[in-house]
Amino acid sequence: MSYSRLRSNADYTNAYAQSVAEPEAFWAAQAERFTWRRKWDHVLQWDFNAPQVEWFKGGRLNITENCLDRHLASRGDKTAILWEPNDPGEEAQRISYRELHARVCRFANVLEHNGAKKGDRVCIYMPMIPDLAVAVLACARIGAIHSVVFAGFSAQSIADRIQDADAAFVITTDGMARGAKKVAVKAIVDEALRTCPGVKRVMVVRHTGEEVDMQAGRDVWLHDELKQVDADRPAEEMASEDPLFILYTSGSTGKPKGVVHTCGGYMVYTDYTFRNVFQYEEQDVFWCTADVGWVTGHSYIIYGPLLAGATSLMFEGIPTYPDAGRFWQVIDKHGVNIFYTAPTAIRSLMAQGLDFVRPCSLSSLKVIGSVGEPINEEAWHWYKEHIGKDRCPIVDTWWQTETGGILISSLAGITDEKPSYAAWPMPGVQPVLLTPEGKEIMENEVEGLLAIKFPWPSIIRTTWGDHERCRQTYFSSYKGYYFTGDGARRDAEGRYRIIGRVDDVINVSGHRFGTAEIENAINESEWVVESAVVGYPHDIKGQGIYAYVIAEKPVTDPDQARSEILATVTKMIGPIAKPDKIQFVSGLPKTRSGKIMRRILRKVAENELNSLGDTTTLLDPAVVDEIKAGRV
Ligand code: 7RM
Repeated sequence: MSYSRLRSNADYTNAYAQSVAEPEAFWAAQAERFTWRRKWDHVLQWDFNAPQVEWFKGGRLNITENCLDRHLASRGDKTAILWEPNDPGEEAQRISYRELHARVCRFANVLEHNGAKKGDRVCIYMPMIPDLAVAVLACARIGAIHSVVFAGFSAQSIADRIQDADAAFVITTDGMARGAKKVAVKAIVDEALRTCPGVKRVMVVRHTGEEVDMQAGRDVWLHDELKQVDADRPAEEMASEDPLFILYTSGSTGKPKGVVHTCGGYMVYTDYTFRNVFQYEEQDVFWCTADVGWVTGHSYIIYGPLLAGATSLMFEGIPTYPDAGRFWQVIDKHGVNIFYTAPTAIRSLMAQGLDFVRPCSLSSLKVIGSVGEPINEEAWHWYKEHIGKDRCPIVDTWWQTETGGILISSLAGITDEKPSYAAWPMPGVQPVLLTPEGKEIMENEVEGLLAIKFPWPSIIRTTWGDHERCRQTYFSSYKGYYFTGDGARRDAEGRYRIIGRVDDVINVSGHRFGTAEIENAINESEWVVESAVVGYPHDIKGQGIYAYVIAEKPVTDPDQARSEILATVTKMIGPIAKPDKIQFVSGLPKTRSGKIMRRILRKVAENELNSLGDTTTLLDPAVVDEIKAGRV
């Protein structure tokens, strides 16, 4: 049974049943849609204990051939990327499939001309401009492994990621514009590269036109390089399980992990979920507001939409520039049909009032979506009524960097929706709820730890350079399952509601940070003895960051001390990881074995001072009273 799109609830039910009964037949049928240089020998081989998961083994392909070349005959003149600049006065750009193909080929030749080849890692640090998509696809074209680093991350974060992946190539721009702010992107890269002697070549895209330092022998301008190369570059033939990209993501330990996705399975799954979740139709304009620096941008700005032959809108700016109506203005301007954004954006625009929404018609919208964190009911209803005008289905899509694509979501207008529920597993996805002891909970109307018991095509394959870490993090807590780190509830009919992380990960505006990662940054200040970071509910961001800090000496100027900490976190990670609240304390609540009792710190941050639980086992129970009294 091969659907181009599931069109009814019965289609979904049938597809789901088949995907569980005969997963290999199910995914093989989906994979038939693509151009393969060679068909696979095995659809799936797997062992979650290793872990080892291989999809379409023996198959040979190139994902860009499927994103670009495959569409040229029928969609050559269709707009592939519709770019909306930061400045609304500047003209939008429409890049056709034919033109995108040509630009990717040329860029691929530049990469090769500069020594990059299959398997090499290329770090991409760029604003949301078409060249970013071109750079990503150019890497995939030659089989180089891209590692996109979000352009809001600090020089230190870039350096960490370049070193971890041992990337010898960097692609960046001179500068970038975000709202009214200008950022000297190349200067940040230069700073990062002071500790990255392994970088042989930096390719710089001229974007803002500002002055930059070019290091002779290392840095080249893309526009100069482009003059020296051919317009064609056949796609490199890749094995299904060759790595396609690395994307760093935070976990409960201090150091972000390089999540690795591979070519074949990722291709099949991002295309399948894009078409079905959003109920994409040929003429639709699709807009995902994420940054390509996050997995959402990889899968639903670049790969998913282009694989489906869609028009993908890419926006350089921010939701509040020049005013808080920008999203709605852009929807009207380009006739956006499918709009996919994050709860934090919805909540912050909701807080601006309806004056920014009213002047816009939003009549082109058919489907609206949400991703990145739980969407609270209030925001869900506001989105439904004021943006979807009560006629657009909402898809609340739950997934992770590690899952590559959407795992739980309703299908727009096809399967039912319920506020604050991501709802239904995608075909091929077998979620379970576990007790803390690892027992599967079979009933409905229950809560548990969310795990997945069977592989789907875009599951994480490894963490770069450290397979054991991948095993430890995702496959060792509960034998035989992929563990998500999220808690969830299943309702009476079987819909899933994601409650949030059960590990030491904080989700700030849909961005993941490990508490340990932020603590490490705070501890960089030499006068900081120790710190403990927890999340707390935040009206706009979903979760805010609350830091408890022990200083060497009593803090005489807390404002000065706080700004020093904020500066350090900005330097080590980036401004998005700055704590919202900092409390100076003389000690932390620790057990006799020295373990910080985060539960107590969380309760204080949440202002739940009367439900701290048992504190008698603490090394020094008195410290709790001090912490309660000093709450900020
Ligand atoms: C796509 C993405 C993953 C974490 C995940 C959850 C949370 C994401 C939803 C959600 C509730 C959702 N990748 N999360 N989507 N929680 N409802 N629809 O965000 O790797 O950056 O984050 O985000 O906790 O584990 S991510």
